[in-house]
Amino acid sequence: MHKLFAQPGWGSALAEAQLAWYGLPVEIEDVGNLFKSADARARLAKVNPLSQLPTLVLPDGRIMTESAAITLHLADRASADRSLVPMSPGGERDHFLRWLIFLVANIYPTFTIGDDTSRWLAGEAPQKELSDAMNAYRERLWRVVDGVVGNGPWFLGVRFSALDIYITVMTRWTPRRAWFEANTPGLHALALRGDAVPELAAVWRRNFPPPATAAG
Ligand SMILES: N[C@@H](CCC(=O)N[C@@H](CS)C(=O)NCC(=O)O)C(=O)O
Repeated sequence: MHKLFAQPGWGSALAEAQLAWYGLPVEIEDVGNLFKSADARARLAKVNPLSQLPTLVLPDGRIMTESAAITLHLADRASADRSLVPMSPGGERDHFLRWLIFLVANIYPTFTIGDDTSRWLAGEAPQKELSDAMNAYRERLWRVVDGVVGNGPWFLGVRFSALDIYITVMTRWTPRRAWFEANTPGLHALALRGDAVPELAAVWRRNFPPPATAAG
């Protein structure tokens, strides 16, 4: 069985959703807030030197980190008709690889740098400046991605892929869905379709529970 180090709503949701899609049983250990809990970081550092999520322990005990590596690893073991990665060499796979790596190499680092700028700079003003710069750059990157999303229903057209899981999860993060709705309608529509995938409903509920409504 796989074991996933996780935290609801964090990058582990990328792996959790793919494991659910493939019907792979998984033990989930929520580690806590890595930016607030030294204990959470220390616990994760034993298996991932960067203390990052997702961190996946494979059934044979080996450790996989890096969400794109996890995505390709799981697809290698999936049946062709269920695969979240186009496996045949050609245009669809090339397009998939380009944008998968774009997401993890360009957009994901804006969170790594911007989530807690006190890791890199002293002083509130420089920290805020860096955070603002990361937010602005991220928005620019998302507009680039929006420019390549067609009419769907999915990133690759008719084929549902791991890119749709990334978009569905990452559009929950800053600048969040209202910004995507106003500025990148293609990505927003895709994310809403991703929210509605029945096989992923339980994962989305666990990671992005609807806000509690006031009683009475
Ligand atoms: N390149 C990594 C990035 C993972 C990442 O930055 N995860 C965030 C959570 S969403 C994290 O663990 N941040 C803690 C940190 O950077 O110290 C991947 O694609 O898996």
